[in-house]
Amino acid sequence: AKNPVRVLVTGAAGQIGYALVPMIARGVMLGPDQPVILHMLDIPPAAEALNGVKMELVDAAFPLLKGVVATTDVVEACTGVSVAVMVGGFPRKEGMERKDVMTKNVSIYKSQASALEKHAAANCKVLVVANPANTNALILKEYAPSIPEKNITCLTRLDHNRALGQISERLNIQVSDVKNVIIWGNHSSSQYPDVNHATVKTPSGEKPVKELVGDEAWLHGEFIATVQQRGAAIIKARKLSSALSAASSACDHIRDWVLGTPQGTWVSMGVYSDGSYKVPAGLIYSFPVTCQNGEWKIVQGLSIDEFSRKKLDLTAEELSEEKALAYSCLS
Ligand code: NAX
Repeated sequence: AKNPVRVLVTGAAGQIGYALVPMIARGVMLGPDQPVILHMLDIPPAAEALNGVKMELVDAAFPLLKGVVATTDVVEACTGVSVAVMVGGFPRKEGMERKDVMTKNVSIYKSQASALEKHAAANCKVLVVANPANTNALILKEYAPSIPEKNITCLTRLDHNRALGQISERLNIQVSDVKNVIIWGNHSSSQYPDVNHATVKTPSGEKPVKELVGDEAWLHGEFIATVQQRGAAIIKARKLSSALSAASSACDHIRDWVLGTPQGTWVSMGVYSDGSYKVPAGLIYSFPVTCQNGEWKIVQGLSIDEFSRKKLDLTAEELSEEKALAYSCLS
């Protein structure tokens, strides 16, 4: 039998946490034969609720779940973890300035970075979910210099999956027959969902999404806007932000990273830019990646047309501004 893997979920008493921890305990993230020990962190006001989640995990009697640590102590939470899913953060409240939210999150990610650096397992893989996800991940990277930068990522898989979902609805086909959409850039409404290289499995082989949709105006207009604004549409409908889809996508992100992407398929991950596709180096930016042996690699050589170029640059600009704002909040 495999040794259990310790998985940290911060903000575990929140909405996404509540959807995510049972998925992890069922093997959705690391596979059906991989035992896990869950480490759940939240802040003192949520300690009682966190304990309630722990009670439910015990009650669910998950065979793969070998232990649960529920704590408000960041060192205890980070100790020995091989996967860290950072869902906890300070939400933007009505009337708050962007800078004030950034200041709060910068200080959270700074201290959690140090705890991970000192106490997590060597080669711990980190996924930042909490917004602003790309920039929180960048702060975490800055303050955990001994964690390899390739181990620090942010979640854009939800946006990727939303794009797959929209194409499948439009063409009235199975979502599992659509692949290789790309989310470029920031997990924000400036992201660029790109279907120029996406394909659909049909009885007569793989066909380009562009050809099957056959409506460039829709692909350049409504499709992009729907994916960009999907988070807001969920809030409007549910009066709460996306939770089950975010949790499921976080599992997809880690699963593919650890266990690999299928041959011929790529996924979107927010990763530390090396300057590929003329995206400024030093941003956490969402790229198409393939994964093998626990490592991601940016897919190279895709053609970028003029329409796409502008969109890639626009979202990069927003991330550069966020980065500058984050640095101005460091003190
Ligand atoms: P909730 O407010 O339900 O939960 C957040 C939890 O984090 C709370 O229990 C809170 O007490 C805790 N927390 C706050 N500060 C903490 C700290 N310093 N250490 C540990 N825990 C802390 O929010 P939820 O709906 O679960 O969303 C969580 C985050 O995910 C938000 O930042 C949200 O914006 C972000 N999202 C990111 C998505 C993505 O695709 N990257 C999509 C979904 C989601 O909107």
